[in-house]
Amino acid sequence: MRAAIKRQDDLSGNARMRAGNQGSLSEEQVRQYDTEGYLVLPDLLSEQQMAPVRAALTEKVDRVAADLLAAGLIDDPLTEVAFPYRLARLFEGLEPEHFLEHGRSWRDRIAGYYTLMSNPTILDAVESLIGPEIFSNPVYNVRPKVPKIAAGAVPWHQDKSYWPDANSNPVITVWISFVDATLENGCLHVYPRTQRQRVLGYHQENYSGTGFLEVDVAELGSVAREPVALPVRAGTAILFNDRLVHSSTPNDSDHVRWSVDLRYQPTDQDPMPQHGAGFLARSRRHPERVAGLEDWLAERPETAGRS
Ligand SMILES: O=C(O)CCC(=O)C(=O)O
Repeated sequence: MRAAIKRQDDLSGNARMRAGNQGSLSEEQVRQYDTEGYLVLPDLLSEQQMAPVRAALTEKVDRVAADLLAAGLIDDPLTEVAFPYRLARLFEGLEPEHFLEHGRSWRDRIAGYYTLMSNPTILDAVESLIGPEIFSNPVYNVRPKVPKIAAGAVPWHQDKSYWPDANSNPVITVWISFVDATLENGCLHVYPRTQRQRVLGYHQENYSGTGFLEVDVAELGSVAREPVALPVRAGTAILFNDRLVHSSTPNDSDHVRWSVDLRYQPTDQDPMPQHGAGFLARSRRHPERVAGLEDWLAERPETAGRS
């Protein structure tokens, strides 16, 4: 059942933005998102929908292997090694700084990523939360969490700390796993309901080489519930509010924990150009302006030649 639009209990005024939406979430799912600050959508993407993304990731791994080869750091690009293992094997025996340079988090423009960001199944779910005028925020990360590298684990943080001055609310993260995410390979963990708190103080950590922003969870005080681990199958999406405190643990497995985190917001919010070029992903008011692949590759937020 599709979620009804009229809801009285919205803390952030989102009901207004949901007006006119034809999203795919049930009322119960919308309530779960609003109350807990996150929502797990098991098996949201089919194998067919994941295929272009896995192809894009493979293309990127080919480029990384070529760079490592050119730098004399490896002598075999390991093209025969299966997708979940190849990048892990490429970095085996290299130093953490090589991973930081080549493998940490990618924001390239490869067609398969656009296919993912503009995937109607994802946009239908997001529409239930913010309505049909959807802007794809410039902050997206393709994350290969390689085993045994400190930079893979992400400390407790709120995404909002990365854009404290942006006038954008809500920003919704859609985190999608492209292998099964497990306790062993470093799945996501969340503190439910922390999206309702003020934005917490944060600092830049100095132990992983990434400078991730980190909050002090002691500041959550007694209102905080126990954190929850979210192991999920490949193709599952976890949607969460940009104030929800979350983290991910180290990868102690023998393969890469592949995930992509995307972000969406209503079109009338700060597009955060200081973080790059986002794009108009869906609009019922101006469907002719929605950015196509060519626009996205050229970093145009809307389609060319139209007003
Ligand atoms: O994928 C991870 O390990 C962490 C993701 C995250 O922190 C985020 O999407 O904001």
